[in-house]
Amino acid sequence: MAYKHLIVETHEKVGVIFFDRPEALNALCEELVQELGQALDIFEDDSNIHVIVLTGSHKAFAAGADIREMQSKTYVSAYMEDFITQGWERVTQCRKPIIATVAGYALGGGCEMAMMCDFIIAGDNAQFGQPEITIGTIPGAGGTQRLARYIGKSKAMDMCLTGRMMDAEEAERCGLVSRVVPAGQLKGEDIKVASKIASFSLPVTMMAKEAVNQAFETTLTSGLKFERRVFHATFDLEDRREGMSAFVEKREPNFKN
Ligand code: DAK
Repeated sequence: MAYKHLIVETHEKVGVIFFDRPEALNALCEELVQELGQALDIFEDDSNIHVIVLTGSHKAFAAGADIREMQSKTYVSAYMEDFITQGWERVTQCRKPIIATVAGYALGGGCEMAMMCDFIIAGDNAQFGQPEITIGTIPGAGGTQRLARYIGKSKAMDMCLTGRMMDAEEAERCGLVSRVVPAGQLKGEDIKVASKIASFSLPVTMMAKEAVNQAFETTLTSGLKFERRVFHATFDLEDRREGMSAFVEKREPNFKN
């Protein structure tokens, strides 16, 4: 499928989606977000794809939602059209693991989009921020909520109230990103990490993702119960039997998904 603002590649079991709107530092216009939804639908429906990588260019993951598109909106128009909500939420509805790999700017909606993914790998030139306050608004796609959960209240307040940027080193230190790699190596490194995850049983990776996400949606007691049920359920999987047998027999497992 051809896209105007995306480049889509596959590397064996890994599907990679690049934002490709260099003239606007990958600002997430409505058309791009719609295309993103289509690309995600295709990868989710493709049983050969186990893991999705969402990425941008060396200069920008995405410098936010498109300010030119938002400039003339009113409260009523944004409310009535439920402004850009649906496409954005598609990322959070992904059942397969989705990794954001960020080089350069991840600002506003770009930072929010990265946080909607399961984890973030950053190039050492990455810059994260929620600068909406500098243009007279506040984060609208989870910045105030997800950032506070990722990095705690004090830093989230600092970011949202000052609009400052956070570099990759600080982002790793405070838990916003899982690892930092030299920006020039980000492309190979992301495929390596995604391929590692893709080598495991797909239903089990999906269950692990669902269980970790419960930690952010429920109480500890309910989350633990959910985890226990899913853990018990894995005992009915052929891949669980294969994994444990392979360990005991000192060989590589051959997961059938
Ligand atoms: N939108 C539109 N165009 C943008 C853009 C953006 N967010 N960011 C950059 N561009 C464009 C610039 O206008 C410029 O275009 P031309 O002038 O060349 O035509 C081109 O990209 C290159 O940018 P600069 O010339 O500014 O490049 P610099 O290297 O000098 O500066 C910068 C890079 C990233 C520091 C700067 O471009 C910048 O400050 N950009 C804006 C960052 C920002 O404020 N981002 C937050 C936007 S508000 C929601 C979902 C999402 C959102 C809200 C609701 N729902 C689901 C309801 C999100 C809101 C936001 O993200």
